[in-house]
Amino acid sequence: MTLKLISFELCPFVQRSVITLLEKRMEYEITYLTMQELKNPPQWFRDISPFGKVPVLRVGDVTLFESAVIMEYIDEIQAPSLHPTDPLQRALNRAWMKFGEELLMSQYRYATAADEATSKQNRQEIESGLSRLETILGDGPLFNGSEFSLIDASYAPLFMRLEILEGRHSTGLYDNKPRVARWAAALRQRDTVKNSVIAGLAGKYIDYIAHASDYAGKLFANTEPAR
Ligand SMILES: N[C@@H](CCC(=O)N[C@@H](CS)C(=O)NCC(=O)O)C(=O)O
Repeated sequence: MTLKLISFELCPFVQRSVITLLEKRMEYEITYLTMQELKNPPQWFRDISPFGKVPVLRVGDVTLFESAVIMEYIDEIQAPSLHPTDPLQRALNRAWMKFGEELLMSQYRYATAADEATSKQNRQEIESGLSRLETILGDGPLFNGSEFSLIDASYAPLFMRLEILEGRHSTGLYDNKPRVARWAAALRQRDTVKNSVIAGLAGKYIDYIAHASDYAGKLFANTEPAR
C-alpha cells in the first residue's frame, strides 16, 4: 500500500516525515497544498484532516496526523528501527524530540516576528534551547553518535531553517556551542536531508517570511516595509 503524504512545501513538520521515509527507502506519494489552501483548506482536505494541519499521512482510508506520530509509525512498519534499542535511551530520545518541537515553534515565531521585541524574545528562546542541547550532546556527530536516528530527522528541519536565517541576518546563534554546530552541520550535509525539501527552498522561505511581516522582511530579506 502506497503511503500518501499531504504537505505544504515549506513545512518543517512535513519535512521530518519525508526524511524518515527517505532514510527507510520507502515509496510514497506527496501532494502539496498551496499557502492559500493551507489557510482556507479545500473540501477534500477538510474531509481527511482532523485539524486542517499538515502533515497528514494517508494509510489506506486512515489518516495519521502529528509529525512525531507519523515518524514513529513509519519507523515501526519498516525495519531496522531508527530509535535506540535501549528503552531508557529511546524514551530520552522521545523527550528531546518533544523539546525540538517547541524550538521549531520558537524558530517560526522568530522568522515571522512582527516587531523587534517578539523577534528578540524568540531568538533568545532558540539560543537557550541550543545551549541546553549543548550540555547533553555527546561526541556526535549525530545525536546518538554515528548512527542516524529518528531524533536526527526530527531536528534537521530546524537546523536547515536556522542556517537560512543566520545566512541572512547573522546573530551568532551557534557561538560557544560546538557540539550543536557539529550536529547541525552533519545533518545539513546528509543526502536524505538535502533531498527532503523542494528545489529553491531558501529563496521561497525568505519570500514567505518577507510576506509574513514588514519587520521580518526587513530583517531577513532586506525588503522595505510595504506602504
Ligand atoms: N504539531 C504539528 C504541527 C503541524 C503544523 O503546525 N503544520 C503547519 C504547517 S508547517 C500547518 O498545518 N498550519 C496550518 C494551520 O495551523 O492551520 C505536527 O507536528 O504535525
